[in-house]
Amino acid sequence: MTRILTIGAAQLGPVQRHHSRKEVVERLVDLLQQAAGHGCELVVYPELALTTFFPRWFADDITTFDEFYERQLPGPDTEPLFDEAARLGVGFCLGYAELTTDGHRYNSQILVERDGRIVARYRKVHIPGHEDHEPDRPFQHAERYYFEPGPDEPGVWRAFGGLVGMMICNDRRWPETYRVMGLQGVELILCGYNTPIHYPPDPSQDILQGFHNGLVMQAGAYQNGTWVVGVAKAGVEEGVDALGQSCIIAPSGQVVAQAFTNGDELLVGRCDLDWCGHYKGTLFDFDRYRRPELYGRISAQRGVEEPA
Ligand code: CDT
Repeated sequence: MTRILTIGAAQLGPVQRHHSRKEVVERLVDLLQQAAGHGCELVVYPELALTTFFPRWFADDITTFDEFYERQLPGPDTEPLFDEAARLGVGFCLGYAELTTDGHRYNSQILVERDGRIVARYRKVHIPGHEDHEPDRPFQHAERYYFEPGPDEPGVWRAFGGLVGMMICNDRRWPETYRVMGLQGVELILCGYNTPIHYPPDPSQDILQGFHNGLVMQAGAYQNGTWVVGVAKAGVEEGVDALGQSCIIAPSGQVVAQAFTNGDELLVGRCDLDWCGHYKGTLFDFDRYRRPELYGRISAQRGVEEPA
């Protein structure tokens, strides 16, 4: 028996600052219903899906943007999404800004099973951008001001008949993220992202945003024998153009579905989780071929130490 999971990658177009949670949740529910119509059992939404990408603005008082954080999930505005998903028997993965009762702020993602149970919550580990206001930039990327790094390793959970892991946006650029999950046998990695096309520290990378997006996720999928689903919040949001190109990637590293718009768009992939075995059991048989005794630097060392 094969383990085929039909997955919907629910790309979002821009969410402007004046868009209410209610309006955004209506868009999420619309994509969910489309996905159910295509037989999807799992729908993946982007990073910070419920609001505009507010770290593009710097506020001296960090509480200025508290309206963009969720204090509980489901909450009054998000309840319709949870209710409709449970009614349809479709699970989902949702990125959001989390404000805990004891005042911690995380860039988080939850995984909800088909019966409405919250299976897991992941807090973004690699927080990009800057801590302080940088007035020379055309827009800010102050994630390091608004979010603490997640304290836990990228986890893997038994869900949807397989081993499911999560990562968020910048995490996808780091091979360690995939490997930590690969070492837990991950078969499906879910990733939401908001990636501005313009990268002020080095604009030569702007034209390569799409290439790098595919490069890292395809490599991570192949080298760990896992499916990867990457989902964007795309298009021009508050004047900042963000990458689309949401995609579903097979354990071979091949892209099996890709968004062709920068708006709300559903991609559907029939993901055979058993296909992971083709890679995990051969070329990337970790137990047989890895040499962890030689990789100590990877966990012992943070920055570069050049030889004398
Ligand atoms: N959201 C997020 O992590 N975005 C980053 C942008 C580049 S760093 C300023 C990314 O890695 O796509």
